[in-house]
Amino acid sequence: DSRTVPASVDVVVVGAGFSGMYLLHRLREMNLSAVVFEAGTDVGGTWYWNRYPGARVDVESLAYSYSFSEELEQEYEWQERYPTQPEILRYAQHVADRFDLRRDIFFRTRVTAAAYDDRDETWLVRTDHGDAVTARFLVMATGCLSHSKLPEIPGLDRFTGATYHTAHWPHDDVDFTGMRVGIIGTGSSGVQSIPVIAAQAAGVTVFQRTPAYSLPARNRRLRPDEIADMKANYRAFRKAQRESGFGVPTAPATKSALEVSDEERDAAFEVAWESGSLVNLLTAFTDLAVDQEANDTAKRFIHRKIHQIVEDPRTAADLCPEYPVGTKRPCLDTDYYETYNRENVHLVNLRRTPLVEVTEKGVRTSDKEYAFDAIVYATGFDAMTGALTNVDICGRGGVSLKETWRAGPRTYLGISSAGFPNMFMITGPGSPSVLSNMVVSIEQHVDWVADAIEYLDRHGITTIEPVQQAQDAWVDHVNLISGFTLYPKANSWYMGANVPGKPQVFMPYAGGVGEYRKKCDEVAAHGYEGFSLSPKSPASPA
Ligand code: NA7
Repeated sequence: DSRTVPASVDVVVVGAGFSGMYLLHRLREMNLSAVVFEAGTDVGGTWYWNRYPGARVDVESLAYSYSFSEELEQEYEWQERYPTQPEILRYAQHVADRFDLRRDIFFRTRVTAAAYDDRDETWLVRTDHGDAVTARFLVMATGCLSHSKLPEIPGLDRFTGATYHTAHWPHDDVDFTGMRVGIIGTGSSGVQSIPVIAAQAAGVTVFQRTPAYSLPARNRRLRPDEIADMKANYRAFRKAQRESGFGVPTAPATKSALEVSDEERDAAFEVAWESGSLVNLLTAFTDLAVDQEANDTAKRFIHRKIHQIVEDPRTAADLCPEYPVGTKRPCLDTDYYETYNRENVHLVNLRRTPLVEVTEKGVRTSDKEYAFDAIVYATGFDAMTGALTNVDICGRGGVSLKETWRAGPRTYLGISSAGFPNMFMITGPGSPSVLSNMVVSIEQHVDWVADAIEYLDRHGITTIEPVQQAQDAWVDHVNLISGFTLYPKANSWYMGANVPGKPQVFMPYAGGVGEYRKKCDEVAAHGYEGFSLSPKSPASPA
């Protein structure tokens, strides 16, 4: 790369996933100078890194796509209902080409530190290549599930076979033919990759700490007529997405799961199960997310399905989760439960026999050692905060973000945090983000941030920062809403429960993307209510 990083820009954007790409486009349209730093060698973020076999999105392609360009919507041809990682990455690359984005993106470059200068009211951003860029605004477009984690057991580097993490999969195909493979973790990445790896490998042993609720995806190629329909109706569809709960339009439920007969309830769950849509399951009744007894009916339905599919009763029982449906991220799969009927697949329930260590040969649990040729870690992420707190971010007065968030993240609207002027987060903690169709949430945040910057420039304002009371009220509001739901009943990464020592607070806003958007729009319409806006300080140079 022969380009030099500019010394000073209006905006530094960290990350060239769906957020950073669209933000760069918006900033250019506003004639602002911007530079994007990206650790990977190309655009795509999540879809650049997570190349494991079977990786797919679980929101339908026609909905999991940008809405900002009607030309893009019309010209792009999605192939599958739930596209594979390569197909989504191709889409991201197409967008980068079409809007000439790579020109302002520095790849293979990781932002290591960002410090706010109180006097100059600018950010100084540093990279692992020794670059130092000054910017008026810093936007962390770093993703919610991007800082991966490994199991916290000894011996990880003792193993002499091949090791993989689903979120750092090699770019070349991995061939498991003839191999004995151990797979640790049964979240979405495990659930998607296990059937594909099992079809290739000589043997697969799955180490499960917590089972997932998974629905068959019923994936298929899209029909030309449904693509044409969507293309003809995109504007109305986008509007419905933005006003919905999960960023996916659905007919609202009208009945409690407890007011209908067993037959009617099972019929409704059956429709959701057959539909291959998680949102259809979660919204089949009005009270699944808030009432334990109602949720238990969904749980029993899925347990029954698992027992019908999985032949060995003990394996089936081990695959049945106990926490309420939807309180950990549910999964969409292709042949997940069926895979446990294969002779070459074996499930180890870590609740009975916990992981002890990784050895030279493989994995040791409390009762025995398993020998493998390869180990796959599908062990997830330090979600929502990991990518933010692992950059050395220092705000006003040199105060560190990591320290400030020691007892859990505190934001106003999930977009910014008191003490960190002119720093924005795309889909940060306190926003719906991971509880929604990500692309919908990303576009909303990017638009809000770009509009805010435009407003500040138009009004001669140099700094924007949440007022402490407004932030406290937002944090209370986010907690209040999750308190009405069953979400806090599960040990999920929504709660920080998967990372030892991480504070246990429910991080996303659970009130739905439609309600959330209304609140963000109101804040902007009222002159950025809850933010303190300051004109250029007399101390700063002209
Ligand atoms: P997830 O959903 O966080 O899944 C990680 C899995 O790994 C999960 O089953 C964990 O069990 C398990 N895990 C994590 N640490 C350990 C240790 N130390 N020992 C044993 N098992 C462990 O990550 P994914 O990559 O699958 O999916 C992330 C998101 O991507 C997904 O939700 C969708 O939004 C798309 P646990 O449940 O913590 O007991």
